[in-house]
Amino acid sequence: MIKIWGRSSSVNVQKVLWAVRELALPHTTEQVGGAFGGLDTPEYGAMNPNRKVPVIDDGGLILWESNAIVRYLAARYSEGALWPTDVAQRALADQWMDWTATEWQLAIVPAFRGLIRTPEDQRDLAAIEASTRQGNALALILENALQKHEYIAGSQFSMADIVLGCVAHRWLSMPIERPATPTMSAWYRRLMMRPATQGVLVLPLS
Ligand SMILES: N[C@@H](CCC(=O)N[C@@H](CS)C(=O)NCC(=O)O)C(=O)O
Repeated sequence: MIKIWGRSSSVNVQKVLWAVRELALPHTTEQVGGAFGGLDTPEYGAMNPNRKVPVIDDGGLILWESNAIVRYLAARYSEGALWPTDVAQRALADQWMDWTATEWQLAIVPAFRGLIRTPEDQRDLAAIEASTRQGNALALILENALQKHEYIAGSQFSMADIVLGCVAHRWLSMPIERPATPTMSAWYRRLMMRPATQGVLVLPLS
């Protein structure tokens, strides 16, 4: 039984929840972080010294960093499916996972926090606008990439689609002006039809 710590409104926790559901892995969840608190206890700090979510415990293996967790679950429980066995294919999945974490997800944080988690009269409009512009430019890179194959790392759904799909859910659901991304939107709709996303990628954003 895998235990997952993290509030389900966190995009990083959503990646892990989707992965365990996709693989039908027995799991329990504990809502911590944000308004739930619970990250400042000595016990939590011993599991994750960064005091962030998500964290998992799989048979005594304590792991943090959402993309590392998704990679671990895919490698351990889904070789040849979520975890591409072909090295080149896997490198492409890795590339998009890293791009998501270090580029797109990061770029849209100020817009997300400003528009979804900050009262209107306290918003930094310039930061929201800059973040939206940057997020939109990066979304066009994804739009272009998805025109080449059905899923981000090739013709097969992989761990990279989970990580990228969680961030796409945010970007496509935020109240912002967006460029047209018909291919990405079609890919996102395909992902949202997967039963494992139900109850994980929810609206409204919070
Ligand atoms: N790089 C880390 C980032 C983790 C992170 O920043 N988590 C946020 C939520 S998305 C967090 O724990 N914030 C503090 C809180 O929720 O109280 C990962 O991908 O797991």
